[in-house]
Amino acid sequence: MALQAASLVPSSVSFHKEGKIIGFKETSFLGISVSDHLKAEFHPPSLRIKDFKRGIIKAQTVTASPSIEQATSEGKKTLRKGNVVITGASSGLGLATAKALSLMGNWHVTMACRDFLKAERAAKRVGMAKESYSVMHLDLASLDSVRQFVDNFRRSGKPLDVLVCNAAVYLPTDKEPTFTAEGFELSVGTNHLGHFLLARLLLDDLNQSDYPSKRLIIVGSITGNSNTVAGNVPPKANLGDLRGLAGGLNGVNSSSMIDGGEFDGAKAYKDSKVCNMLTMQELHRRFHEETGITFASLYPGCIAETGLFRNHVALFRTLFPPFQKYITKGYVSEEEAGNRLAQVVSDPSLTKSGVYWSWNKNSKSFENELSQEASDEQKAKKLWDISEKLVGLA
Ligand code: LMG
Ligand code: NDP
Ligand code: PMR
Repeated sequence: MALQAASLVPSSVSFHKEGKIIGFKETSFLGISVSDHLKAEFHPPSLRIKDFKRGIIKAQTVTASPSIEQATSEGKKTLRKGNVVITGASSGLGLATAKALSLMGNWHVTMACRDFLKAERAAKRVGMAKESYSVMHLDLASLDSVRQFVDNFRRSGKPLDVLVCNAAVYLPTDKEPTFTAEGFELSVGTNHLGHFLLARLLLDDLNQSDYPSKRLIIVGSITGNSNTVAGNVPPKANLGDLRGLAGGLNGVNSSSMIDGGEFDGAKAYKDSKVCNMLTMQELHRRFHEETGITFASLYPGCIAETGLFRNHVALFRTLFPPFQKYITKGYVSEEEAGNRLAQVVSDPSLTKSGVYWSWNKNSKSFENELSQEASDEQKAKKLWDISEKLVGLA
């Protein structure tokens, strides 16, 4: 099933709709390994559930969570609404997912957004029922804001059943790095470190939920996976030995890039997606067995018209959607992508943990393979340890 656009790429490469390379003659051209399977076996975690008890992960403010079953007027018991937090729900994939879950009727969506008014207007614009959502302020580019969000969420008294780490920034045209409140390069600081702290703090809350299927989802991407054509478009993701991250990513004492190289906004974004996918797997290895929480990542398809490309050149924004629609055929609408992520949040059949989900041309989900780097256990562990230090957890 070679793609129509096969003529766009060297003749030695063929790929199907998800952009997965299925055959290539000159391995030296792309140097891609397609045989790196996601390793799902359990490995002894170094931070385990006992750490919750030791208080390494902060204790939650005690709130009464509503019983899992609520009596209806007829006396029948029904499952209570699920409570899901979605970061970056003010546009694109996050908003479409919030809308899809809101329409299902059995979810309450907390839209965790940096622009309160924008989120509120967006929810109204897409017709989300008033009682189906709340907006809470969260700026992932500030660790204080992340901690404040966690406090505010706990004060709301809602249990946490599903957390979706979706927000991201992409700064492909910046020539110089910009930084978060704590001085981390903005793309990795927001997309990875902000979410890393949020996920770590809220793990305890997820663990306390009595919901039957608790999930922590981190949105990944094909462009961080070098076992695909899309992941081989330069600049390619590469975390190297993480020396820049270990140095604090501040561009002063250390590089602003994870691998210690020169700043490149497009690469920083792709690196951050690799971090997202490694973090999901490390969470799975450390916490799945003991908490039962499902950890998952996904590539929702190429949603070529979202705000993610707001900083790209105008020519790109014009050409990218038709390129993805007619040539790669990787295009997916915001609505369809929202339905896919909503599936990972709520579908009773998608409870497997440690999985990177993708969808085929019939929009059927399947477990996809991650690139060698995006499934490297040693790197995941190292990333975890350095990230803990940077966000003040170690
Ligand atoms: C760069 O911009 C930034 O400069 C850089 O800083 C960095 O941020 C980088 O990746 C991040 O991006 C690149 C950007 C600007 O490139 C594009 O915009 C490419 C967009 C892809 C659009 C392809 C257009 C193809 C024509 C589409 C026509 C659509 C109509 C379909 C109708 C079909 C009807 C049936 O660059 C530009 O803006 C210049 C744009 C020129 C595009 C030329 C692309 C030719 C494509 C050739 C493919 C080559 C294949 C190589 C494959 C290698 C993969 C291993
Ligand atoms: P959008 O730009 O439409 O959405 C990104 C969201 O993140 C916005 O709501 C934005 O808020 C929010 N955000 C950005 N910075 C912060 C911050 N500091 N604090 C809190 N929220 C923030 O892009 P997409 O919907 O495309 O992206 C959503 C996810 O999908 C990302 O993780 C992206 O990597 C992933 N993805 C996207 C693909 C695509 O083709 N578009 C493909 C694969 C993955 P605001 O509205 O205020 O700007
Ligand atoms: Mg890519 C073959 C399939 C395919 C797919 C599914 C994507 C997805 N892209 C593919 C191929 C190509 N892209 C090819 C052959 C080219 C060269 C013309 C190409 C170019 C390209 C650029 C310049 N693509 C891009 C860019 C971006 O700036 C986007 C990016 O890297 O953002 C980080 C991007 C993307 N292509 C995708 C997807 C999903 C993106 C953006 C979103 C993301 O990864 O989160």
